[in-house]
Amino acid sequence: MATFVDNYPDEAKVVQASFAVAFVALGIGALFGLIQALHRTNVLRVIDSVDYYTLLTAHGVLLALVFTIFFLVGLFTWAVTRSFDRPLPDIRLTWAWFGLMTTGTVLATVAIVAGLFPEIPMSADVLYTFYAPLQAHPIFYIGLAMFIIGTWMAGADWFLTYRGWRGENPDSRIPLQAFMVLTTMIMWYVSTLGVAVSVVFFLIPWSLGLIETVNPLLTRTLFWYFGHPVVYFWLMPAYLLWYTVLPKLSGGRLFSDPLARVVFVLFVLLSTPVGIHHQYVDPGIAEGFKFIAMTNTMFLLLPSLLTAFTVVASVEHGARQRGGEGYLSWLGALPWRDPAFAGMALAGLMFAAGGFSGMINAGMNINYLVHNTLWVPGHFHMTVGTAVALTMMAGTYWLLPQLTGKAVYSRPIGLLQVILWFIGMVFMSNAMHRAGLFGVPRRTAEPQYQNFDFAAAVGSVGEIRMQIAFGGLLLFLSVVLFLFNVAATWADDRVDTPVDDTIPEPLSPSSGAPLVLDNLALWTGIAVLLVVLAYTLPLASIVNDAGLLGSSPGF
Ligand code: HAS
Ligand code: HEM
Ligand code: CU
Repeated sequence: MATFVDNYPDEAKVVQASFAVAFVALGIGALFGLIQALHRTNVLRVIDSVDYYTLLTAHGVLLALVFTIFFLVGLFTWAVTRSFDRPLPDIRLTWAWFGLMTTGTVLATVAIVAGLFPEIPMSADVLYTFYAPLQAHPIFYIGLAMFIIGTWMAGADWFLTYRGWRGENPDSRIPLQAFMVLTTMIMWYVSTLGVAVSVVFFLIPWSLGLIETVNPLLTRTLFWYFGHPVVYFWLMPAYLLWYTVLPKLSGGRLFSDPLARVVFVLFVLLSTPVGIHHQYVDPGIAEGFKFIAMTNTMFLLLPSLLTAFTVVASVEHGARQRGGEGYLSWLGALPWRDPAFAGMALAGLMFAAGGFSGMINAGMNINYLVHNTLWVPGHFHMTVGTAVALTMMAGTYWLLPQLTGKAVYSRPIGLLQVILWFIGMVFMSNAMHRAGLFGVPRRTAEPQYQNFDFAAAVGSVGEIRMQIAFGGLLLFLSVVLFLFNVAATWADDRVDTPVDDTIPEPLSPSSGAPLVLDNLALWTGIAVLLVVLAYTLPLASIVNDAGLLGSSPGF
């Protein structure tokens, strides 16, 4: 049976190169995560507390931006190529965006890590949210800009493939995976505009000394204009796998293709006009605008709730095909020994919990309780740190054989790895949520709370700290096993096992989807309109209050 690498050897190389960069970032980021977890719980201190922010910045950038997005560009390249069943228009363009993204990543990482060496006059301890008044070395922002331009070029590459395909198939429905890629990229183009303006017009000139001051609230608002949609940019690759691969792994088919299209369209429309829900406590933005952001956020729950319904229904259908019965006992009929299935299903399960903590964040009044506490890292280690990261690792076990022509080195190690991740995250995230409710702040190396003490064990902050440290250790071990398994697969020189990489038609196929769903220009237009409505007045009032260039020097 011919597989992806036989049909598209050039594209398979790009996908693997993107995964390789993603996995290097995952390894370094996870090491820093472990150091942080042990440091701030006072279990083991191998760094000086002043270096905490350097590591925290590197952890956030390498995991949340580099690992996730490099995996995304690899996965999307695979999805576009296989679902249109044609090569990319010009592989040199493909390597060009890969090269630009990689160079940008290296520059930004060097600028951050240089902060550990006082003799080098360069640092970027600005955290992965990098808004003013924290100021980084220009190389950091320039690296970020290159990285983002690289993703724009990648999107252009996939849209060009679409154009080529459309020319030959004027009347066909856009294949589902390609539809998911194209809608995600529309969202990305709309939302990266905010961060591009912030970096190019304010942060780069400011860090170069061309302008003296900036308006911090303006750069914050432009950041969060991008900072919320970016979480769906991380999530959409996971959704692509949950919709198109997970049902097949479960032994069945996707429940509904049209419903999947509706979900992705809703993300195009609603992902961006909600960013202000990260700024509920920012002075200088009127309550009314915050209320609008909250309302939009609550509407934005809909596509994820639809996903929970569709994906679970598809998985259940698969289980019944395998002989599963009963209200819940069908769960036992699922292929739990398959690391790709088990990892994605556990990731989905944890996303249900992470989604609920997101709903709590989104309520303006409850947000005041949890904002800037460890509750928030608890929330996002379940969402980006598990729903996304674990799905990507699990997906790798299914994708690698198609990309290399070789079986995964060890499926038992794979299974152990995904289970370890889930257990580690149950400990770490749950404890972080609880710590947040006690008021323990995020982003600090020195929370002054009690250490672990057997006398006051259960329910104490000391106990919570132990759970964070223990969970962090399991997570780190899980990453080590994952990287070992992938590296061993790559290093192995067997050529074997034809793989079954087909994806069956959904139960309710694309032919039933209303044509308007494929009208990408229409959805782009409405998305832009909603953004204009949600952001014009807040931005105008921010500029009106403190001026375009504000009065803040860098810190
Ligand atoms: Fe969030 C803060 C609200 C989703 C990431 N979020 C963050 C930050 C990050 C982040 C990184 O409103 C911190 C930023 C910083 O550093 O300051 N978030 C939400 C809401 C959602 C949400 C309403 N977040 C995400 C996702 C993320 C992510 C997704 C990354 C990928 N978040 C907030 C708010 C804040 C925030 C406030 C600011 C907090 C503050 O004060 O700073 C929603 O999109 C969630 C919807 C999800 C659901 C769950 C559906 C369940 C599904 C499971 C299906 C099951 C399967 C299993 C597949 C409703 C789909 C099948 C298997 C079987 C065996 C059956
Ligand atoms: C922050 C640990 C994996 C994304 C943190 C913090 C800890 C931690 C303890 C909180 C630091 C603080 O607020 O003081 C770990 C461990 C991991 C891991 C032990 C596994 C080995 C991940 C993954 C992602 C991720 C896979 C995303 C894909 C983040 C982000 C922050 C963070 C975005 C916030 C950085 C900031 O506040 O600027 N991590 N993490 N982490 N982590 Fe992780
Ligand atoms: Cu958000």
